[in-house]
Amino acid sequence: MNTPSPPDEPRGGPSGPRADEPTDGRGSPVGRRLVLGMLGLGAAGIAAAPVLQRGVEAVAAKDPTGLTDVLPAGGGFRYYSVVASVPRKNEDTYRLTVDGLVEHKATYTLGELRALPQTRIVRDVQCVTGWRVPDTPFQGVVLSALLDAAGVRPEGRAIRFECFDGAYSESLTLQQARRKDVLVAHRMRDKDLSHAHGGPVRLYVAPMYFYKSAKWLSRITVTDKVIPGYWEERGYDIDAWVGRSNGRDDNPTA
Ligand SMILES: Nc1nc2c(c(=O)[nH]1)N[C@H]1C(S)=C(S)[C@@H](COP(=O)(O)O)O[C@H]1N2
Ligand SMILES: [Mo]
Repeated sequence: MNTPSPPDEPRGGPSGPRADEPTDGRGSPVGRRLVLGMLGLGAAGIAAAPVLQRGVEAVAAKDPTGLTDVLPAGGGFRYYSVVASVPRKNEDTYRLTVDGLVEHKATYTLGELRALPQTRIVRDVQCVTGWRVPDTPFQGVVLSALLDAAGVRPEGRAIRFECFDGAYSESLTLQQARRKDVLVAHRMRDKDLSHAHGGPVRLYVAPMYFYKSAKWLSRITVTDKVIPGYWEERGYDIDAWVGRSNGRDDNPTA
């Protein structure tokens, strides 16, 4: 095994896990100073900080950084969006495109995704900044089933994910994308995925930090190499295994 070294402190992003990380703090307001400390942000980082909101986009609009609204959201989750406002999509308007290096490009409606064989996974959600939500059920279609249906061409090596927020993106290698614990999810905690949590459809990459789980998923493109996603372009690890990336090595083998 390699021994990962901490990435350079990403400017404007939440820092990787650290020993003095606050625990959840669910239910109680988080002060601005604590928030800045939590995120490991210097003053220069504030403007570019991820927009963290309570799920009320109008509130965040008054404070573009969203930092005054970093409060634990329902059940220990925190709302993240890198843009201030995200359009809402429903049963009628939602579409998911699968394209790139495939034999058959495909477009799915929400109804079509619901009609495919379903997988339910119960694991801990783990954000790279330290907060965790234990035993969270996600349900949807295994990504590999959509890839098989499209027919990945031999030159396909990786997947790029795009979102209808118009800004966020993510990536996986083809091998990672074919894991059984990577879902195109439309349910969380046995309810339809809410808009705040990336509904109607988000990616769910169970073994990786939650930033890999792109919300508001709109496009899955097979590519010939990994194209770093939004946070990876800002210093986060592309291979974001929980406990084995972003400066963590919870089970050193050396
Ligand atoms: N489109 C989009 N997806 C995203 C993000 C984002 O800002 N935009 N943030 C990521 C991060 S850092 C986390 S921790 C989770 C937060 O998901 P939640 O808002 O459901 O808690 O979404 C991930 N997916
Ligand atoms: Mo995150």
